[in-house]
Amino acid sequence: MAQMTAPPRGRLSRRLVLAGGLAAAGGSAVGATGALRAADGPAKSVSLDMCTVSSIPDHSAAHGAMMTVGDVDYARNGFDPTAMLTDWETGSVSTLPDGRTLRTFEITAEDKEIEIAPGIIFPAWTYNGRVPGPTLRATEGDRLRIVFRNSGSHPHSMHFHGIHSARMDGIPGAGMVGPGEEFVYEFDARPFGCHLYHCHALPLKRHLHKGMYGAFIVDPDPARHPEHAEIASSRLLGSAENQHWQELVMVMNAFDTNFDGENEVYAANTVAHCYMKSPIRIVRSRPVRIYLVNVIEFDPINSFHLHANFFDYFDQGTTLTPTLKTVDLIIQCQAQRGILEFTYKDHETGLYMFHPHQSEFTELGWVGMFDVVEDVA
Ligand SMILES: [Cu+2]
Repeated sequence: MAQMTAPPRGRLSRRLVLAGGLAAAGGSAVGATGALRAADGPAKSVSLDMCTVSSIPDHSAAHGAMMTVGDVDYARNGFDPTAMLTDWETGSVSTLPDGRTLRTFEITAEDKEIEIAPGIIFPAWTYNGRVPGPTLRATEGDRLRIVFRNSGSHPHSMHFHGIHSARMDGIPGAGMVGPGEEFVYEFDARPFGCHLYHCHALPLKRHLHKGMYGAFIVDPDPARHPEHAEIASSRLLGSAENQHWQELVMVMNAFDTNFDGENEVYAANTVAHCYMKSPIRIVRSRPVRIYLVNVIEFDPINSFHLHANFFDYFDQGTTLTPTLKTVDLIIQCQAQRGILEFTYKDHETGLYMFHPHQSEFTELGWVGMFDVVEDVA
């Protein structure tokens, strides 16, 4: 909170937004929140009331906590970042005449205001009312049918990072869906890996940063990978090998709350500091696998750093052997993603931090804790 000089009128600095969160304790964030709520468009004049953060009595305490004050109303949002970590949408499953599995997903785009930090409301565009959208999960070789309806106010699409025909690409002229319309995307689930989908309407960066993205995970089919069948099985959702793992999905995102082309709030799975306030429980003896996706706009690079430990990394998840071994930090550019694998089995129990090594992102919300616990019966 050292930077409390007034910014140019009409422009809200990123530091001051964090200050707004911290200032909530003093009740001075209300004016700022009101301004942010109305900011769906060109940046408007923003109240400088937040500068009263300097009146927080215990200045050093504010520095030490480095967290938002207050709670986000998850019930009102309709999604909870802790539940999102393991919320796999596997669709409705049926069998095609040729014996293959058909997975059908139903996705609806809708405009929705969401709370991304205590008192900070963002006018999002969503898939199925949540940001990130549902984590779609399939098995290599499945036939996928995605019924996409647009109940939003703007044209949207679903562009999948995967292998498919031009007609199914979700770009203008191929699967772009106007308000009130519907389109069915259909293609095979391949290659296996940790992918993503997002809207590809123009202007692209606006549709992306408004919240139109989600993880798209294709599990390897062990029968197709006899040389690494056991590893492939461990990634096949629901298999005995897979159930030993603790799998989590984290979509690293950020929000430009005043539409100045920069982000003010950063997170994994949308809510600033959510995994600081609710650490992610890890059973010590079980290995951990994170499906990590970076969808931030405006900042070219994001990263993930694990404290007190190292991990193996599978860039884009398309291999069964690591592309990086024994690292404690990886970087991801926009739309890059990958799989992290690690274990705390030889560590003492306790809280272990993770965050990007862009310190500014950490200060503005993207940081969390693993709570490593003894085995539970
Ligand atoms: Cu869109």
